Amino acid sequence: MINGIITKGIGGFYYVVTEQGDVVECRGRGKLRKMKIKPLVGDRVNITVVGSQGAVEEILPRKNSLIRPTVANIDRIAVVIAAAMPSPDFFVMDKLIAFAEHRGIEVVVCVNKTDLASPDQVVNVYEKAGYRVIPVCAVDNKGLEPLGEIISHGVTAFAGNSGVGKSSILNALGFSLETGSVSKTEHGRHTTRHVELMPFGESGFVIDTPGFSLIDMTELRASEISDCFKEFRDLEPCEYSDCMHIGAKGCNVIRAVEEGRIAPSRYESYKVIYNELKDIKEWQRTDDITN
Ligand SMILES: Nc1nc2c(ncn2[C@@H]2O[C@H](COP(=O)(O)OP(=O)(O)OP(=O)(O)O)[C@@H](O)[C@H]2O)c(=O)[nH]1
Ligand SMILES: [Mg+2]
Ligand SMILES: [Zn+2]
Repeated sequence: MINGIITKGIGGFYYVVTEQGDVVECRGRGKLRKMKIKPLVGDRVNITVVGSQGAVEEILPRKNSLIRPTVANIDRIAVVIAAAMPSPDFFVMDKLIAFAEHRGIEVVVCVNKTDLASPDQVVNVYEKAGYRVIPVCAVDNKGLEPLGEIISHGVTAFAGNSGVGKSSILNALGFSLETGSVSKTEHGRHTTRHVELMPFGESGFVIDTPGFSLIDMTELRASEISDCFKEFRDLEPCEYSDCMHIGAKGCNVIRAVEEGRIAPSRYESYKVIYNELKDIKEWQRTDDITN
């Protein structure tokens, strides 16, 4: 059997890139359907090949899987924000980052459109939180080298609001993806639609996700969110062990915000997500998909 990775799925066919770098068009075996296992883009698989036609025989255990887009085995999320046009949406950023933290997926922050405004504010907020932040300019091809280095290993999904320039950044790195005008995307039309793993660099793959996706926060419990804020985790425990960091005495998160060690926007996002989730009942929560 040959080991490979599913890079796209169209009309019942799966396109598998093998370890040797060949692309094989595969069908899924009936036994997978019987076991109700649907191969996903990103799946590591074992295939057999007869002539030019392959068959997916086995799906190796998934390290994670996401619903929107439906993709498995993400190593890293490149969270993209624009310095301007659209103006930075810190809440969406923080939601995406919290989601990634919850799934144990590495995060790299990318600030695009540095030709339009200074990236400093965004850089400060996320460096303070402990993330690697890379300012880039897709139109002028600036700052892309460190990003290219990071994504040349593992599977990286690009995520962020529509119009921030995810596809443009990938184009600046050598792809030819469709990009949209901000005015078009403002009406809620996403330029990027299908999911595909695109080979990049030595052993990397990238995924261009459409608009703001990837996340369904209802898989999180309110009590789990503070652990999804990296800089909260590093603080000394609060006075009360069940402190939710929303006004209790002896709260070290609130103290850190007051002392400027945590960015106010990060704390605001935390509170909004907490309030959104605190009333969700167990039965309303979505479960992690496993197939
Ligand atoms: N000024 C400036 N404009 C940019 C830059 N990068 C992208 N744009 C423009 O921003 C618009 C949106 O870019 P896209 O790459 O389509 O954005 P996207 O994030 O892929 O959007 P969706 O696919 O809808 O999620 C396009 O008009 C790009 O030309 C940049 O660095 N500077
Ligand atoms: Mg796009
Ligand atoms: Zn607290």
